[in-house]
Amino acid sequence: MQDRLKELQQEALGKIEVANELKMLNDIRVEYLGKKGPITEVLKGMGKLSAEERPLIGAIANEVRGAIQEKLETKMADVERAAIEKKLEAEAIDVTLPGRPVAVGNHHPLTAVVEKIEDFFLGLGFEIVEGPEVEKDYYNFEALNLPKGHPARDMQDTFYITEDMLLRTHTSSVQARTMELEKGKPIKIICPGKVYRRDDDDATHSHQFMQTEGLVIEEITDENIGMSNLKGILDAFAKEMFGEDREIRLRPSFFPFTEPSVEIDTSCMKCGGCGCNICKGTGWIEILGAGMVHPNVLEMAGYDPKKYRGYAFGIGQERIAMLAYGVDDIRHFYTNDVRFLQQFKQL
Ligand code: 2U9
Repeated sequence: MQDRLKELQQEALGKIEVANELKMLNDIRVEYLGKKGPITEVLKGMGKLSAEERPLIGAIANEVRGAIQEKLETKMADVERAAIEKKLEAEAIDVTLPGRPVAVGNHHPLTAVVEKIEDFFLGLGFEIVEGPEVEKDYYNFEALNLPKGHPARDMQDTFYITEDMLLRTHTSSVQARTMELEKGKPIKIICPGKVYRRDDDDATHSHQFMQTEGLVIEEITDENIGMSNLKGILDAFAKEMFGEDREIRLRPSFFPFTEPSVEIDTSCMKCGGCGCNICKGTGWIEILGAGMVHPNVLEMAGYDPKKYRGYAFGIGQERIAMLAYGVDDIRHFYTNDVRFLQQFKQL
């Protein structure tokens, strides 16, 4: 019986040794230690043993059972650990691999330009004022020396909503409103915003575009000298937007709301003034319009033109952006092709 027990132990330990799955180990446990297993069988026959033999065989049977049990447990733990290690290896993360890039957006070029324009004028003490895009005919035209039937209204074909309401054709309407509000007080503002004109869209025209207009109104004194102040500001503006080497020149022009009126050119940012395809060989590029506020405009808003003087300017943001970044079609700003937009990441 003793030999049989030792034999069973050898057999079981051998099977445990080669088993490599939990199920196999469990089957071995049932086979050897279960109720119907050979060890139990042996123990059942103990009744036939003598009183001296019984405790001896009992002790050996327990020893055998314990050895099998212990070996099973160690092997089970080994198998489990191996399974976990295998799983971890399969799921291993290489922390040294470079991460997947996260798509980061960037400012729209027109936003970058408006922010640059705003920063420049804020630095000179201007305030930013905004106003409605759906505007009264009065503020868009009448208050700006463009009475009904004035031929200059044809210059800006307008989206009318009713006879008296329209989509503003320029942000000058915001300046007209500000003058009415401030009546008699000095003003130093810029008005950025969207404007609308009934143009057919092409490479240089858009029915909706963006402007930043500026207006300064001050009491006439011996010190302030009007047009030269305007010239100084716009000279600094051209240098800020297009580089320190830029110069400006003023050409006489006409706007109903300013007198005298000028158009301002900057020396070509591509060729520096020698003449190229961008400046069409002239060395100069038009960047904005400006002038001294027309006395009629001052009067209509309640300013005495003998005591107050004003100068104003109008900047087309798309035009500035096109020149600054070499964009050849205004429609690129609105079609939102990411291949176009992503080129402005550095702004
Ligand atoms: C008030 C008085 C005067 C605003 C001005 C311009 C000249 C001008 C254009 C630039 C390109 C419009 O976007 S554009 O097509 N603007 O040339 N604008 S003076 O003058 C004002 C405005 C308000 C009360």
